[in-house]
Amino acid sequence: YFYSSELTTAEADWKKVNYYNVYKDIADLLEDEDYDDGSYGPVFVRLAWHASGTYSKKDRTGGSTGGTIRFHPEANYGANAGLHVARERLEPLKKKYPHISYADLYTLAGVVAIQELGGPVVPWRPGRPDAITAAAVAATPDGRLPDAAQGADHVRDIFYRMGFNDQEIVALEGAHALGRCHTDRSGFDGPWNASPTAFTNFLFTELLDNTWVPKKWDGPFQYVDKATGQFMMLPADIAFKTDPKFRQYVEQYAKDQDLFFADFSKAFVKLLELGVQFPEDAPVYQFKPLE
Ligand code: HIF
Repeated sequence: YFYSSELTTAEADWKKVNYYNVYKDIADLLEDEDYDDGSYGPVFVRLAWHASGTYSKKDRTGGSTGGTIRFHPEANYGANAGLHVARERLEPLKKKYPHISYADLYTLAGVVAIQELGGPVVPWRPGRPDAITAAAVAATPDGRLPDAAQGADHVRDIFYRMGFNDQEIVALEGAHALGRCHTDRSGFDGPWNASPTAFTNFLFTELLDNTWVPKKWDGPFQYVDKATGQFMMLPADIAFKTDPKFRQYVEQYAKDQDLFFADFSKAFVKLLELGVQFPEDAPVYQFKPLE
């Protein structure tokens, strides 16, 4: 997807935005009975994470700064397939609030989605600058986001590069309670559990409680639950059950939803702030969920 010049405007001025109003307007965009399971929340979370998860602590490149995920080539990397759906849903808010940066809008959308779908409060700061054109920034290299076909070693390589430890990685993994895989995006198919629009610790409980068997189909190798065949796990998800170090945290979070919520919130804040140099006077918002 090549974006036209209308998506490359840079009039961002973080001080001129009322983020409470933006929060409310993003929340109003979540529900749509014609889309997926009735909510754009999960794909907003995926957009926020893919915008941020390109960070490398070695050379301090990548991350949400610049809003570079809206530009070719990053927008077209295989790992980002389908995220134009989320960006297009949010685009009217960039028109309504021209001073918000795309980088702030995309990360805030993930926060709103997590909170409004019943997850923890995720403190959020504004002030990420936007790159004006793709040429103005070094393109974020491809291959920095995880490959779902791989296992624990790969997951560690990817998240250690961002600066996360095992406990934080497992806490983040809980977000796969949300949403589903799409055959026309990643090639994989199905939701992880029966309530894909509720933020819960079900990723962990489902992982432990079900027997996961290879799905019999022509698509990429993935797992389904043996009992119903309705729910799925990626090979990378199964690694959280089979890897002993990951599994000890999976067991804790399956038993203790409050602990999971607290640890998830901290890890997700860290994710959305990777590589960002915030203005010194940028306040941290702790938005109250609307309902
Ligand atoms: Fe995902 N993830 N993710 N992910 N992800 C998909 C969908 C979502 C990985 C692969 C996939 C995280 C880590 C990893 C969400 C949020 C997070 C899909 C399906 C794949 C293949 C895309 C599609 O077909 O639409 C891998 C390999 C990860 C490393 C383990 C994070 C922790 C769980 C960081 C995270 O927050 C969300 C939400 C979705 C659902 C999107 C939707 O459109 O419903």
